[in-house]
Amino acid sequence: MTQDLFSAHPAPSVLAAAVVLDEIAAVGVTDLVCCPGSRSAPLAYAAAALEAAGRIRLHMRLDERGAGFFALGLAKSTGRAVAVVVTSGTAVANLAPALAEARFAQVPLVALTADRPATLVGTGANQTADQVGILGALPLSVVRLSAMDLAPAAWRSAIRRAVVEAEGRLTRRPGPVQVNIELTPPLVGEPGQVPAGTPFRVDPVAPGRPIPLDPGPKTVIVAGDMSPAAGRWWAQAADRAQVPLLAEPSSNARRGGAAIAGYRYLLPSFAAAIERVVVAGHPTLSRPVTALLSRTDLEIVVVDASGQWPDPGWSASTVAPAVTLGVGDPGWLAQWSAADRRLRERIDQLPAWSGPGLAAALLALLTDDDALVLGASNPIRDADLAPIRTLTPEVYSNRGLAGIDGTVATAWGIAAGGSRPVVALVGDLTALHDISSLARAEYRHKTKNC
Ligand SMILES: Cc1ncc(C[n+]2csc(CCOP(=O)(O)OP(=O)(O)O)c2C)c(N)n1
Repeated sequence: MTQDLFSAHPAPSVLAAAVVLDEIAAVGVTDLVCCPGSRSAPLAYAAAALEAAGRIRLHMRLDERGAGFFALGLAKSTGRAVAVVVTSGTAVANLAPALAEARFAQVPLVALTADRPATLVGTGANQTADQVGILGALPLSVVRLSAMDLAPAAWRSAIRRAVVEAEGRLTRRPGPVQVNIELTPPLVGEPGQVPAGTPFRVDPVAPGRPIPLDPGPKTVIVAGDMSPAAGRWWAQAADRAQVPLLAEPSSNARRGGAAIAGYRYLLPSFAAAIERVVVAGHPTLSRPVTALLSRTDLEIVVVDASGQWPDPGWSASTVAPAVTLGVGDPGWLAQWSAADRRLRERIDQLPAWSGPGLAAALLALLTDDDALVLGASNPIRDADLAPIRTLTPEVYSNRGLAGIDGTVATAWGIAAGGSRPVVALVGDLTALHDISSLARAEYRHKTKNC
């Protein structure tokens, strides 16, 4: 859909700027400081339109260094994030002093830095530097977006993250954030119809006060990679609330009465009935879950307190540091459980020496007293089909970036840090990649003798 929007659009950068500033106002920014420039022209025009509509106060300043400090003062007096628009090149670097002050005084600033397309960096093109990193360690984070991505939802998502992080709405640590926007000519024109954003809120809770979720909507919990303690909490919460729990193995929530073993094969047939998804941890394993988390016709509640909440489909509608779940319709869980039992009969027909067969056999041998390290490629997906068991080991997998490197050493480290026996289930390439880590004990012995 976005593709059609853009292939027909005469000035994607003008539209991107209009969407970005529409979202800036939508998330509650009231003041925008703008410095003149040509690459930033789409943002300047969009800011002028927003001011004309009475949605922001626009402050024009010539010198970016002063503009940064002016924005700092505004943010200090209003207590809200203030946006500063600058053009590409040295203009960005001129924000450094104000961002330094904002970082250490914890003042919310959003630096909207206009940039040239990444393909021009390093070619000697005019006014083109690598702007990601140019402000060093000063911003809390650098959010990157590109007009050429043709994705209004991505642009809105970037602004939401930037403002939430700058204001410390989840972390309670405000500060400066840089949003670097790659823009390509034409830089002036008509934005036309600006596609509307989806609803979005961040619950401003007091620390330790979870948001109660209305038990009404047909809800599923998606649990991705997280610690054993957090996973156990989610399994119990889902069980109490009778909410189907779609839990990846390294969520450590794949246990209890609400866990649905074959969820990734059942999701397509339940997709139309689902009304709300609660996301915990960092889910990455399967395409049906990614598709679910990309839907905009659902309420998607992401439970995360870090400011870096997972939202690869740009569709989170609520972000909250903690939630409580009311008891839902037990019939809803019963439907999932019945479908899961029927699916089990088919999964169990897979050969014992298949990946899922081996993973299930291994899990059947392990108890709460064991720890299991799963290779980040097929082994974790195989374990994701295993039956739900009462006794389950602590499960670990390097799913942060899903590398197959260092898995043997990771397992060693888990064994060294805990008291449980550790079993690792990895593929042959994963084992070979890190086979030298098996020499660890030998190496220590040798250095002792040196
Ligand atoms: C460091 C790193 N290099 C390359 C990859 C790409 N990659 C993903 S899966 C895979 C093959 C893994 O094979 P194996 O360990 O035998 O496991 P399985 O085939 O059972 O998934 C590779 C090379 C990766 N994820 N991480």
